[in-house]
Amino acid sequence: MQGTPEYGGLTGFEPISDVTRKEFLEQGWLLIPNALTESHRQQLEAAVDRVYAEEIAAGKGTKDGTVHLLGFLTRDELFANLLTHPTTFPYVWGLTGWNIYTHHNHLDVTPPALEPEKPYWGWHQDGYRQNSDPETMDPSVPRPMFAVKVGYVLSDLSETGRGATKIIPGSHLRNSLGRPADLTVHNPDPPGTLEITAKPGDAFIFDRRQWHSRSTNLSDTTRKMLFVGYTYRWIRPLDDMPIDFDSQWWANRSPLQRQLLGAGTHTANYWGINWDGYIDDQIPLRKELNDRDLLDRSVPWLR
Ligand SMILES: O=C(O)CCC(=O)C(=O)O
Ligand SMILES: [Fe+2]
Repeated sequence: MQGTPEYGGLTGFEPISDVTRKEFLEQGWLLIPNALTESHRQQLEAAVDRVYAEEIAAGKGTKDGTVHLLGFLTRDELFANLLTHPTTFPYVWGLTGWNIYTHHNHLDVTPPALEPEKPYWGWHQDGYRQNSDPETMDPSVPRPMFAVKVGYVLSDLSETGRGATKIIPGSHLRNSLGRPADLTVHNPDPPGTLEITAKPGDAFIFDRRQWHSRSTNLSDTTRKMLFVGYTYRWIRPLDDMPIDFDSQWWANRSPLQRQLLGAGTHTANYWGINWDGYIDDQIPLRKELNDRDLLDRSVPWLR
């Protein structure tokens, strides 16, 4: 991959430090300040506004104009390039490894709420059955991470009350979260809750086990976010994101981006031909890391 001039020549292969990795492993999330330049953020926001108008025109908004669009990466060139965005990608491969793709990604536009919401309890871990099927019977054993999500903040979330994601740092290592007895009334957030305030152009990355909740946009500014989730190639996709393999959009994707969009027929091997039980060194992300001497036997997912 070429360095990106807009990002001072960064390639996305600048490794995160051991200190940063440790912080993520302990806290289950990291803020990535200034992940987007202002001009890039503006271009992404314009693309979001265009897609939002298309969704509203197709009747896909809620009555207060909220759009939650799954599998949005195919909708713009700029969206696809977020897969390997130079300021966030080092966190993605540094925290998950090379055998990954995007199973799940969403565009969110959340206008100011029309009226106070009915009481709801939004706290969850992502992954649905991943929280049950592979479980041990020992609640002190944290379940596996399996996936991370990068959230790009396009609007100003520097004040609370603007519909930002709420998390409980460190909670990814706990398999359960106490629920209030009565969910028909407004309940306080659990102890340790942090609302992720952030500036336009910031991003954050979180472990899918992190207990988190959406929140109500009580402000007068519309919240605009892009979320890109990454998981292992042996986990099936979550979103319906059909790809037109005859499109210019697909033609423009690098081998690495194609891996991250699910190309490759085998889940531990790229070409899937005559698999002999050894890892295929041509898996694009593995190849990139290997060529740059970034595989690291001390980190299991980078072996
Ligand atoms: O919209 C949000 O703030 C959180 C949505 C969510 O649960 C997620 O991205 O996994
Ligand atoms: Fe979630």
